[in-house]
Amino acid sequence: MRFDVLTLFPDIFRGYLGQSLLHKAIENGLVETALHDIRQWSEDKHQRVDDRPFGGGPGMVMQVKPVVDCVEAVQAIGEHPGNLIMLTPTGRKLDQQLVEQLVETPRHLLLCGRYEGFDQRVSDILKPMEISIGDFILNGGEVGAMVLIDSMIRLVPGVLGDEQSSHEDSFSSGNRLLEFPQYTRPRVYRGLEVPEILLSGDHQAIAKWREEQSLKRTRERRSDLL
Ligand code: JCE
Repeated sequence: MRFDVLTLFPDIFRGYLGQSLLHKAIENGLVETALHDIRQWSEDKHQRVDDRPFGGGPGMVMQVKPVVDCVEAVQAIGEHPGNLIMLTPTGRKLDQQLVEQLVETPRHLLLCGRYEGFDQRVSDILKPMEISIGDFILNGGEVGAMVLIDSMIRLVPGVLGDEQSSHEDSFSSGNRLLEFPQYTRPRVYRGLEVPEILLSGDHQAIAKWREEQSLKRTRERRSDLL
């Protein structure tokens, strides 16, 4: 899986991409990433990529030319242009079903904006897939791009230590329930004990208890999922 990230702030990604799980996946050739600084496609002598909105209003808007030039240059790298994704608060809301669909494609270009967003003609010309990570406003697309990368790579075979884990996650296909509570050592902490059944060694009883806990939690916290 390859990600090309187009951003005015490539440095934001460096810490995240160096994180252990992802770093190992990159070293093992399972994931490939490339950062592209949109500002390098500005032809302005001051390297500007934003301008005031026509019609007035607060803030600035990302200009169409440097963004389109940057995307087209990155698409020209490699034989397959890849799936262009634009992070935006007005896009399709991200969920696990969409993540599962996206991992079927081997290359994604993640276009991150800043300011008050993009000139509409960026979308009109490039026809990207527009994705929102939730109903709240971020300061730019970068955090959303990291959310996308993070949710996708855990579905790439070999990236997670344990292949089983991601299939049992809440929201994955065939699981509409929240996760059951987990415990590890010590058996008692501040008087709070680990449920007896988890120490019983009775795997059938444990599976049944976990199923019940998942249902109870989902009913109490996320009845919309039932
Ligand atoms: C972004 C901004 C529009 C005012 C580029 C916000 C995605 N789920 C999401 N929430 N926020 C975003 C997002 C993505 C890209 C950009 N802004 C800020 N956008 C109106 C401010 C700029």
